Amino acid sequence: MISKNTFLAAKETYVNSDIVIFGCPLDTSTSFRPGTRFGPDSIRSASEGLETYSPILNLGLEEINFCDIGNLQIGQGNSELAISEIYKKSKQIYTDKKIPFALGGEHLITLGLVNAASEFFPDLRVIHLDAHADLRTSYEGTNLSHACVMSNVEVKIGTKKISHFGIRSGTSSEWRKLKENKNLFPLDIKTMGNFISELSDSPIYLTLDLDVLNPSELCGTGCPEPGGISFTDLNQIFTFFDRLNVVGLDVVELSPMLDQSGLSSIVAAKVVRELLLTL
Ligand SMILES: [Mn+2]
Repeated sequence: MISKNTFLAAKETYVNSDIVIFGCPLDTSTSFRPGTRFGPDSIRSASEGLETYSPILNLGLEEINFCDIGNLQIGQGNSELAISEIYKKSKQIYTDKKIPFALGGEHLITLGLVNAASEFFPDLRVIHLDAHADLRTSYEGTNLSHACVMSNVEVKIGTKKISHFGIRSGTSSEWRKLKENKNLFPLDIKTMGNFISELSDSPIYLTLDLDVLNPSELCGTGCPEPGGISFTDLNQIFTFFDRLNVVGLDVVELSPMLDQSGLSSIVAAKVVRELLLTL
């Protein structure tokens, strides 16, 4: 049998799918330890070791219609071009009335997806799970950096539409900004439960940087940050997500070669499985 590297149990036809997985192997502005370009394929390979059924969500991947269309052909030399390609693909998926689910790649990919989502959903709100604020306005001479992605999203949809969870690292000016805007929340079950019940039917874009997890459970990422939530607690938080109207999402910053055990890719694949089941 010929094995095709797609996410576990992905259906093959785009036309019949409600959700479209695609890889965005961008690794251009990665500032500390590179390797996120290998993230999407590593998540797919690791997913083969998982069951399709989630006991926590009491649902299996066979029950949802999703496909995996592979990776976008993204070069590493031009972030602007890469974001534009991601935007075009996301726009096509929205035109076809489907939900884009991007696998990173570095966090900058979120910008291309949010640019498209905000055109189709003017009321779009963004939920940001991350160890880092990513609110710098410039980093290493450019604003097209993974360290600036959320400040770019702010420019696009407005600060008040973004809610940050789990952040435990940033510059003093990033922290000042978070305090002034009062849009940083602890990543725990109670806070998330309350937050979600206030959102009603708002269209949500969810961006999950895997470094939000404790590095003892996921060390395969470019800028691991001590502290952070356990996978078990994150999985409990996911049980609220089926109440959200998620219209697009991404899971970013896996850098598989930094974890020789391969465990980080398995954790990332399980995060993707659980999120798929909440859509
Ligand atoms: Mn991060």
